[in-house]
Amino acid sequence: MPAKVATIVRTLMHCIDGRFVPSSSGDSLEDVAPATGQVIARVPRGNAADVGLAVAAARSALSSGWGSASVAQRADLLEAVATRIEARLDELAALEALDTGKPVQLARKVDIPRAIANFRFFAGAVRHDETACHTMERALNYTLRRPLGVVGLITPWNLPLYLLTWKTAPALAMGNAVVAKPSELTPLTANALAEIFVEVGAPAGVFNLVHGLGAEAGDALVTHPDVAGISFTGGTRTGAHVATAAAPLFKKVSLELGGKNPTLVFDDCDFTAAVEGAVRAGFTNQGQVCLSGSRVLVQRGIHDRFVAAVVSRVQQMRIGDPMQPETELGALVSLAHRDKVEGYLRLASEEGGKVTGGARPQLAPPLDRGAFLAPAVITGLPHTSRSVQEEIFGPVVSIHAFEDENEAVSLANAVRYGLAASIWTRDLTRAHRVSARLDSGMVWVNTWMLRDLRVPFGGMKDSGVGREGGRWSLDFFSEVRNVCIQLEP
Ligand code: NAD
Ligand code: 6OD
Repeated sequence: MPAKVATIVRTLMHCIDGRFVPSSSGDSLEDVAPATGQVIARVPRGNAADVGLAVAAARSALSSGWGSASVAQRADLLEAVATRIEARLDELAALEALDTGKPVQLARKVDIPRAIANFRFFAGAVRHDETACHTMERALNYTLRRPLGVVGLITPWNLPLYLLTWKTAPALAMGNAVVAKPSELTPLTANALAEIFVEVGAPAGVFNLVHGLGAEAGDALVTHPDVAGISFTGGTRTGAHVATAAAPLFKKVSLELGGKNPTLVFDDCDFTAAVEGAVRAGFTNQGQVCLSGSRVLVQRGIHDRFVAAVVSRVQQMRIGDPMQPETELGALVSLAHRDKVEGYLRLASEEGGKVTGGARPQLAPPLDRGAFLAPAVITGLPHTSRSVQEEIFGPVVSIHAFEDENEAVSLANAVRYGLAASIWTRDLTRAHRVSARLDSGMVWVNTWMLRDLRVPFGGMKDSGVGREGGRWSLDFFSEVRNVCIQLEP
């Protein structure tokens, strides 16, 4: 671990108008490392007054130049931020692992490289963006993109820098000014991102950061009259609250919410690849990914062999210190979240399921105070049970047998969520057919979470409203204006 990341207790501040400032109330929250229970930071408890200052700084940045910055100026800023994140990669990966409990190797290979890619990708996207032209017989229409103005970005704890940058980059690319409210559970890399904006000389007020609780700072951001758009990623219940609060103010709102995603395994699959894929989809980041394949549907003929192979693979997973490079499973985000996941394991037993795994591992101090949980595989549950219907967001998968394609599709669609699915089969005709029938914003075939930043990302049903990625992000973070010119009377 880089020396700078060792367990010192940091005092974080908001970043408003390019300056680091304490909360106007003087109140703070404790940030705890989930792997050890140690307090690692004191975080300002932002309130409506802090949000008001941040929004005012963002407005002022827009009117003092950023609102009319050229495409090249915006893209150059994004490139500069990407380069600086790259220079701090090891430190940021260690901060992310410390704050979330995730394996540092995962942060080093996925979270932080993706943050870099988000800035580089949207720098390129805005440079190459095209707008439409519709010609009429004696008139011409063309479209202009204008920034929304001040946008609020609210993000969760599972992929902190990855998701914050996935919103910040397109928002700035389109010429907006940002007020970000990261999860109170994982504020460290958001704080580092604010430092980076200052280090690269971003105009003051273009990127503002307000820490704090969702019901306080988050709600104040959603309901602030000068915030034109809210991009929210988080739980479905919170998303409903955000949508309700924003609706009477006619804000643009993007909602990326929860999932209970099916992994459909047909008996003609590449068995070894499907087992590995199902385990990766189920347990990456301790199962705390909105895209996690938490319901594994397996064709009857290979079901028992598949369950045995998954259980055997899962029992070999190395669980422990997130900072060790060989660790595959780190800690859950908090003790409270582990309690919630354990509650679902008890519920699954009560509902008739057989739970394999899911105990607290015995680890040496200081990890014995961490939120660790061994991965769990549940079989024998009716599909209607709550533990199959509700998002658990932990290292837990349930496995269910199906007879044929129709039953597979009907089980896959039999939840309120509709975010992502993966299909494992060698029959590509079937893969096309099933993909078209799934209630899902995204489908992977013979893979999982393979990402191309140009494609639409998002869910249907209780998994959200709207899409992010490529031109969908550019669309969300801009107002499109049509100009119609009559050429001849
Ligand atoms: P959460 O809904 O509890 O919190 C998300 C963010 O919303 C946090 O910053 C929180 O402080 C804020 N918030 C809470 N109450 C608020 C309010 N009343 N007004 C405004 N903001 C408020 O979610 P979480 O526990 O941090 O994250 C886990 C959830 O996020 C899971 O359900 C997961 O599936 C979902 N998620 C979805 C995606 C996606 O792309 N679809 C990605 C990651 C996580
Ligand atoms: O890959 C992405 O772009 C994305 N938004 C991933 C979200 C994962 C949820 O936990």
